[in-house]
Amino acid sequence: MGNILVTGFEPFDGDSKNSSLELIQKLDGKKIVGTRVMIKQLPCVFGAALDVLLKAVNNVQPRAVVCLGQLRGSAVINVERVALNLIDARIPDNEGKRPIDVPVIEQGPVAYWSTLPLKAITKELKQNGIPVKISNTAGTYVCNSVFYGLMHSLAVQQRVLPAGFIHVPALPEQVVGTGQPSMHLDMLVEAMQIVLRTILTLNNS
Ligand code: PCA
Repeated sequence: MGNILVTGFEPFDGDSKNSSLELIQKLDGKKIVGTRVMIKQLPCVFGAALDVLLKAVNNVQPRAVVCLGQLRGSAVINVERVALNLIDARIPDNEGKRPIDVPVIEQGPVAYWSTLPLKAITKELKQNGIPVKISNTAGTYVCNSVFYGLMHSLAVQQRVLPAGFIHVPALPEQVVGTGQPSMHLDMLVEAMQIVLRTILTLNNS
């Protein structure tokens, strides 16, 4: 049985939870289209996050890689289209580092496209009543740096597999009293099962 690697981030910016981490814990070990979901928690630390991810890709030898992160303030699932070779941290990471205006990879290309089937994913989610959009920036913080580093690593190894990044809203309990939007964990789990099924079904044919 093949594997699909799904990652989420530890809490950051003083939060006690990260919706992406809560979400992957619900997906761990599930079988989708004859493929086992393997999960990995990433530290919210520049450099270390990418190291942990690339080691996991090496160990798991997945058919596809989907990295998840939390996007506070968003009401919808954001399927990221593009990874930029830029770090411009708005806040320090979990080790207190705050790089400004530096590349993720020196001499790397400006950007990489996601190789996930973006349009098929958004269509399937919409058909199931789940709010979603394609996002044209994954930001300039740790999530984008991991996304860029993953795509760069696959490109230089000439490994062709579906890989990309999806930002998910915060959970209702994280936004109490803030007026910010959120999405229930049940809906996030349903959404990700649809996303993974879509990726694996297209990848099978
Ligand atoms: N979101 C942050 C980093 C970790 C996470 O879950 C981001 O969007 O960069």
